[in-house]
Amino acid sequence: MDGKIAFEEHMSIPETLEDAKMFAGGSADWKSFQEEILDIGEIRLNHMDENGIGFTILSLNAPAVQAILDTDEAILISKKANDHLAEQVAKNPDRFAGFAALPMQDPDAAAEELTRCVKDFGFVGSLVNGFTQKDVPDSAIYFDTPDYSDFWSVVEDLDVPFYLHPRTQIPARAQPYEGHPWLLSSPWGFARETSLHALRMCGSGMFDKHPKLKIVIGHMGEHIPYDLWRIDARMRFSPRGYTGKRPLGEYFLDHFHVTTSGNFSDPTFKCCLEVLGPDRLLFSADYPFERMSDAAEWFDAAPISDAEKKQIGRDNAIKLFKLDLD
Ligand code: GRE
Ligand code: ZN
Repeated sequence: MDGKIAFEEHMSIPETLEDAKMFAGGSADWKSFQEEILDIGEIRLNHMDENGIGFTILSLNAPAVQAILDTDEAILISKKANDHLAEQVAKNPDRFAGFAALPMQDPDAAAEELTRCVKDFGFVGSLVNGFTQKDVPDSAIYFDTPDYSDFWSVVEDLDVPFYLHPRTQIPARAQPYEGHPWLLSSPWGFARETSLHALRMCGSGMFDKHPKLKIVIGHMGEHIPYDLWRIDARMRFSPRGYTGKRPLGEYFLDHFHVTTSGNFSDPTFKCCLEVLGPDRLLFSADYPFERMSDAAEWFDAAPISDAEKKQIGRDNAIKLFKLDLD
């Protein structure tokens, strides 16, 4: 399918590049990986052209800003990444758009930076890499907490989606993974951490307070669609402090969109489609952590109708991000 739109697609600036290194494989791979993630031009456009991806919304790699302990530095690096991205996107506005990186260490500064990026640069949302650290390494602040209420009001007023992207749990809190470092990141820990954060949001009341919020998660829903029925089923018997006005699953289905990033599995896709419906499911690749060709070849052959393919591969993204595309 031509004209696919992808939007969990990452770029780096030199200051955040090292965060991506452990995921890039051996040293030869690292060289080409660096070239790919730093490029917002020819290399990326060639991959897009070869794989029928017409348009890409770019975001900073993980964990980057969310792992910076010093708030002033987090603000500075966010601005630097966003300025750079805006400059590059402006060279190819018919192929690229941007998501803002946000210094969530300071909710007011994050709201201010998002506003700047949307108003001055035409960014179409933000992508944040999970909980934020702040001040000390052993810290993990989740965004369902009351300190973020004003931030969410600004997101809601700007009417732009918020992409909740995975990060690795910090060492001080990773005891259950001891002896099994392979479990910590993308094979399992990313989904465990991101799904926990998403479910906290659903159970926090933030969607009653901010009914227009749109959250996006990747990797075919970070395991949640598979378990959504059971979560609500068990909470009937064991609510344990759940204060939501509605069953948790309703908040998830009303406020979350899910992408195919990095999860190119027919059975998982079918489950997501059944649970979420075709309006809430959207194509993405997760380049350069994934190959665009793996994402595109799988999606182009996925067991759905051409009409659904166009909806999930393109039209849903145009609508969600109000893209000026046909
Ligand atoms: C991602 O951005 O989703 C990602 C990483 C690192 C490894 C794997 C992965 O940032 O999917
Ligand atoms: Zn990603």
